Formats: sequence, structure tokens, C-alpha cells
Amino acid sequence: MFALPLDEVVRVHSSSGTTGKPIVVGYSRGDLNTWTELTARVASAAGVHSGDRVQVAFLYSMFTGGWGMHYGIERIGATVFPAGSGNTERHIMMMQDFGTTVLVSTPSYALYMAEVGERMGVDFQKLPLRLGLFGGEPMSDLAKSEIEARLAIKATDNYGLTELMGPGVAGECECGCGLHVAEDHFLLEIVDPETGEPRAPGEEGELVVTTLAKEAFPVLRYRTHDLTRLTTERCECGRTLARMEKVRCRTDDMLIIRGVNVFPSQIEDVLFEIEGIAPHYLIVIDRKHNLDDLEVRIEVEEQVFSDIMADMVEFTSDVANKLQSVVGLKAKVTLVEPGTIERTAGKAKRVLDQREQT
Ligand code: DLL
Repeated sequence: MFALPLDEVVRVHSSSGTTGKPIVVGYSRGDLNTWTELTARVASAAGVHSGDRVQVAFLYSMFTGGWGMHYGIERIGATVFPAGSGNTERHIMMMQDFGTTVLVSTPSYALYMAEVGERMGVDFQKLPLRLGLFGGEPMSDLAKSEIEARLAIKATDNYGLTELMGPGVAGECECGCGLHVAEDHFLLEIVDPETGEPRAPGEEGELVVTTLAKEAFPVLRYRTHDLTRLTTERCECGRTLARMEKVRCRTDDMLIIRGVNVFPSQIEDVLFEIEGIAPHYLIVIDRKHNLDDLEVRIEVEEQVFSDIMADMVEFTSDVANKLQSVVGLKAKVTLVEPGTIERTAGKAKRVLDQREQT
């Protein structure tokens, strides 16, 4: 699908394969320059400036996150630590030793870093860390506040996808009220995900994007599967670019369990509001006797575990009732010990759907 001969393509990346086989994309020299400009733009809107020490904890690989943000931050004149993802204790050590001021990662990895740091006895309030640029996966309002409180930083959301370039498509400014879109490079439309018909301004729908200046891999009316809405109301920061609301979910994130449409983000919202639940969970769906079975495994904090059976039963049934009132389904709630749900340094895997195999 390249629009230029291969010898003019100077970089290749691929998507994380959210919907199956990864999509391979190419960049010309001009595309790389544009990409750097646009990631510099989102980073500076978020509040990064020269003098900042920025620790990039995205994968440096075929994934666009690491390389994309790296060059933009360099262009601003800030100092980049290309730490990559994984080896979390080393990350924490780097934050302490280098006096990192800005962290760049997925929101789920930031929460994991908070956990590891707390275990290491680090007081994040005392570190110079002040800002986080997060992206690559949804960050609910509650997850955002939790990151802000535990890491003692301000968190901003950054959106993009490989097919358009990677990060740099849209990002939150310091006002934190939606993501400013690089409208001079991308034409955005919102359509009805079922029919493809345009939605009225301000209505929620699927984001469809046309690239305006890409050379090696231009796309026309590309369907992102991401649900959002656009606003052209002026932002307090003074930028006149349109803003998109944070993407809560994808059209194809939707799970259909016993005929009920369920978005993992709805489950997350319920869990994050309950005291004593750690921000790590796994949704397991199975099919038993031709019937879908929903289980939500959640990590709880030490103090929730009780020797009194009745207390534990009450806690789990309280969580199950809250889930049922929001999602409309009865879920089996399983409490698991802290640290037992698998952590990833990239995008979190929250759903295990075992129905296909049964
Ligand atoms: O995730 C590019 C990226 C990297 C953006 C780092 C921001 C920061 P892909 O791997 O192709 O590209 O995945 C794109 O991830 O269609 C959304 O469903 C989801 N996604 C990306 N950023 C956000 C976000 C990168 N801020 C797919 N909020 C997209 C919600 C997001 N979902």
C-alpha cells in the first residue's frame, strides 16, 4: 500500500495488531520530518520544554510510540532518556538518579511503575517528576486521577494510530479538556459506525481520518474504529485547533456477552470507584453449556483480605452488584492477591475471551 517506491521509504513501522495482523506502514524523509514536528507539538502543548528530562518508557520497536515521541521531544530541546519499556525497577532508579521531570508511557504501565516504586519505598512527591504524557490505550478519568495522585504528576492523554503515523495526531494541552487535533495534517470526520453516514457536529461516532500531507502512506477516509466526538469551541489555552474527546473505547472493543453489549471501560469505571481495589483486573469470558460466563478477576489491596469469611463474601457480592447495575450482567467476581495479574510494559491486556476455543 506504499505510494512511493521503496527506496524513498526511509522507515517502516507496524501497528500493534489491535484487530489482528499488524498493519505495516512506511515513512518518507518528509514524513519523518512532519512526524517529528507533530510529536513536538503535542509534547509542547502538554507542557514539555527545553530543560525537561524526559524518560520514554514506550517500546522502541516496530511500535510507533517510542521512536515517534523520542524525536519530537528532542526537537523541543528537552533531554531524552530512551529507556524503552520493561525493567521497571531500573526505570524507577533512573527517575531518582537522573531527576526525570517527564514520563512518557502507556497509562497502565505508569500505574505499574507507581506500584513498583511504592514497593521500593520511593516517595514520588519528593521526586522532580511533574508531568506524564500517556497514550496508546484508553485512560479513564479515574485511571488518570489515580496516576496523578500516586506519581504526584499532571497526566495528559495522547492519541494516534500507526496507519496515520503514530503518536502526534492529537494530544491534550495543559487545560486537559480534550485532545487538540493536528487539523492541518488530518481531516477528521465522525460517522455512524453502523451505516458510515456522517454524524451531526458534536455527536459521538466513529472517527474517520484522511491524511492531507503524507507521502509514503497516505490514507483516505480511514476508519479508525475509535469512538469519540469533536468540538470546535475555543480552548482556554488559546489554540484554535479542534479538539477530540478522549477515546473511551473502540467499536470492536465491544464484547457481546449473553447478548448484552459490554465495553471493558464500563467495568473499569465501576472497579476504580471501589475502595480497596487495585487498578489491575482481568475480564474472563467463557462458554459453559452454550452459555456465556463472565468472570472479573480483581486484585485487592492487602487490607481488604479478611479472615472473616462473611466480610469477604460481602465485599465480592457488593462488587458484583455494582457491576450488574452498570453492565446489566451478573458476573462472578474473584478476588486475587496483589501482584498476581500479569503486568505488561506496553498496552494492558484486560480481556481473556476463551469462547472461541470452546
Ligand atoms: O498506539 C500510537 C500511539 C502510541 C499513540 C503512543 C499515542 C501514544 P497503534 O498501535 O496503531 O498506535 O494503536 C492505535 O490504539 O486506534 C486506539 O484504539 C488506541 N489508542 C491509541 N492512543 C489512544 C488514546 C498507537 N490516547 C489504537 N486513548 C487506536 C484511547 C488510544 N485509545
